[in-house]
Formats: sequence, C-alpha cells, structure tokens
Amino acid sequence: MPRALITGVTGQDGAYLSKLLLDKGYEVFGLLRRSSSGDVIDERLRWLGIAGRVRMMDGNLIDLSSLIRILNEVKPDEVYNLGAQSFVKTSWNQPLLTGQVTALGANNLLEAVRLVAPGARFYQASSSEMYGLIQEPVQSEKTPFYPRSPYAVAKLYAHWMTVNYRESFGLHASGGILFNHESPLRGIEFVTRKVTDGAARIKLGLATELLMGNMDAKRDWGHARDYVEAMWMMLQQEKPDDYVVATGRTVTVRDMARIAFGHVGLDYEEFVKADPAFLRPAEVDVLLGDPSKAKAKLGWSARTTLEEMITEMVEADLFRHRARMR
Ligand code: NDP
Ligand code: GDR
Repeated sequence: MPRALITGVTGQDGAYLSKLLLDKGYEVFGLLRRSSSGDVIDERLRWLGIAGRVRMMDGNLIDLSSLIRILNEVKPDEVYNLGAQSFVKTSWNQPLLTGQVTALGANNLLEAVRLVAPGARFYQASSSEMYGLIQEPVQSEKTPFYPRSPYAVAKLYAHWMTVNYRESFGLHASGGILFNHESPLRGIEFVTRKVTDGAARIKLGLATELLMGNMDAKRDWGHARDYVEAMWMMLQQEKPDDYVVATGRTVTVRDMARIAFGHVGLDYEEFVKADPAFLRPAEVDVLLGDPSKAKAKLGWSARTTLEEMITEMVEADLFRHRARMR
C-alpha cells in the first residue's frame, strides 16, 4: 500500500486529494496543526465521506522538528505540500507570517524530505499568482513571473526552492503551477464561494445584498476535484518537472456572479454592491493559463466547466443554509 503525507489536509485541496488517494488504495497521512476548534477540523473530509480515514499527525510547517519526526514515522512514498497561508488579501496584513508558512514552510519540508526521506516524491502547490503583473497574454511554464502580493512572493520562493532541491540534490520534486480552482469546499472568503453563498442566502431571504471588490478581475477557474488529479499524475512521472494546470478560459468576476445568481433566477446587478474594503493594494487583473504541457505529458485536462462548477457550488450552499434553517 503506497503511503502519502499531505500538508494542508484540512483545506479544500487536501480534502479532494485525500479522497483521490484513498480511492486509489493509498494510506493517507495528514499534517494537522493544533487548533482550539478541534470539532470542525474534519468538516471537509466529512463532506466527501472520508472522515476518520486520514491519519492525522500533529505538526506545523513552521516547526522543522515536527516535520522531521513525522517523516521518520510515516516514511511516505509521496509528499504533497498544500499547506499555506493561502488567502492573497490577508498576505498584506500578515506578510511575515505568510513568508514563514508559505515560503519557509515549504523550505522546511523540502529540507526534512532531503534529510529523512530523500526517496519520497514531492509536490509543491505553486500558483498562477506568481505571474502577477502578466508578461504574456497566455501564461505557460516559460512565462516570466512578476508577483504582486506578499503571498505571490512567498509562493515564488517556494517554487524556486523546489526547482533548486530537484537540481541540487536530485529530489523527485515537482511544482504544479495551478490556476484558481474552486468547489463547494472552497473557503468562504474566496470570491467564487463568497458569491455562491451570497446568491444562496439572498435567494432564501437570509440576506439582501452582497458587498464585493473588483468585479472586473479575470480568472481562469477550474474545479478542485479535477486539479488534484494533475497533482497525483505529476508524481507518477519518471522525471520531476513543473506544469501549468488550467482550463484555458478566463472570465470576469462579474460574469461568474451572473452565472451564480442566474442559477437561482436572480439578477446579480440588483444585489451586488461595491465596497472598497474588498479592493487590494495591488491587483492581478487577468490570468489565463496554457495547459498544453500537462495535456501532452500527463494526459490531463480539465473536465468540469465553469457553469457546471458554479451550479454545483450554489446548490451546495442552498443545501447548507436550508439544513441550518430546519
Ligand atoms: P486552503 O486555504 O483551503 O488550505 C490551506 C491549508 O494549509 C489548510 O489545511 C491549513 O490548515 C494549512 N495551513 C495553514 N498554515 C499552516 C501551517 N503553519 N502549518 C501547516 N498547515 C498549515 O487552500 P487550498 O486547499 O485552496 O490550496 C491548497 C494549496 O494550493 C495552498 O498552498 C494554496 O496556496 C495553493 N494554491 C491554491 C489554488 C486554488 O485556487 N485553490 C491555486 C494555486 C495554488 P488550517 O485548516 O489549520 O488552517
Ligand atoms: P485569488 O482568489 O486572489 O485569485 O487567489 P480570490 O478568490 O480571493 O480573488 C479572485 C479575484 O476576485 C477579486 N474580488 C474579490 N475577491 C475576494 N476574495 N472577495 C471579494 O469580495 C472580491 N471582489 C472581487 C479579487 O480582487 C481577485 O482579483 C486564489 C487563492 O486560492 C490563492 O491561494 C491561489 O494561489 C490563487 O487563487 C491562484
């Protein structure tokens, strides 16, 4: 039975990846940072019907000693580094913490793998945010980076350290440059989930408006369930490498909101109000990925359309709110 260790196991991708690996017959271990809200930590795993099937290991990405101990104990074949302070807007408010977790945390894990489990295959959750102020209209593995937030700068450090450990120490370390991916398990602070939850609440009479930031930003949005497959595929390759994972289609936040509200028969323009509190000190205006390398080398392509995904998310939020109202 292959063994996998996932950091960020309580997050959106950690849940979908755990499900994928369990379905493939893996023994799955998750790095769990201690929280006072212990009763809700496996909420996402429960949603996917896999609560209790991931073995939780007490540790933290910023505590190298915990990573060494866990790797010694787990002896994983594959390590997926999904743990991060992942909310871009918060990274301006907590730039140092973002650097410690998202940048140095990845370095801690690479170092622990090098020292304790050098044969393990390593996946780094790199991000399209690294392109930032874009240098080319369609971004591929060859497009230069220009990060625009403390989060993106931290991810870029982690990305290059992954490349560096591969080239310096021969680690089987790959970087997945994933464009935005969403699902019913997306954190409520991210724009798609905020909109699908808002549309559901307004439809059910639980809210009357939705306050939003920049509606003109464009993103290449896919489904997390599809994207975790690409992570796994990267680690099955003989050689480690970096891959863009995207749909190849970009739409505005406005268009995404139109789809979400439209699904419940509402016009978003009647309910969405601008609030400067949700604007960012520096914006990434548009992202559009070129997934042709992932398609050619991994045989991966996105399966779920934006419309299908947003519909699934709105339905999930309606379900949650109706359950609470009962
Ligand atoms: P989430 O924000 O849903 O999950 C982040 C995870 O990181 C949580 O499990 C969180 O734990 C954990 N974490 C935070 N700080 C620490 C720490 N100090 N030590 C250990 N774990 C920690 O992110 P996603 O699932 O959406 O994304 C997964 C990864 O992929 C992230 O690294 C993200 O930056 C990256 N990424 C995401 C994209 C997307 O569109 N979703 C696109 C490109 C990259 P806790 O529950 O305790 O907070
Ligand atoms: P992003 O995701 O910053 O791309 O990072 P987010 O959903 O937060 O923002 C996307 C775009 O929507 C605009 N926007 C708003 N965003 C939020 N959160 N709330 C609002 O009210 C709002 N109004 C407009 C933003 O300005 C932005 O342009 C995500 C994270 O998952 C990262 O961890 C990951 O690396 C990247 O995707 C790829």
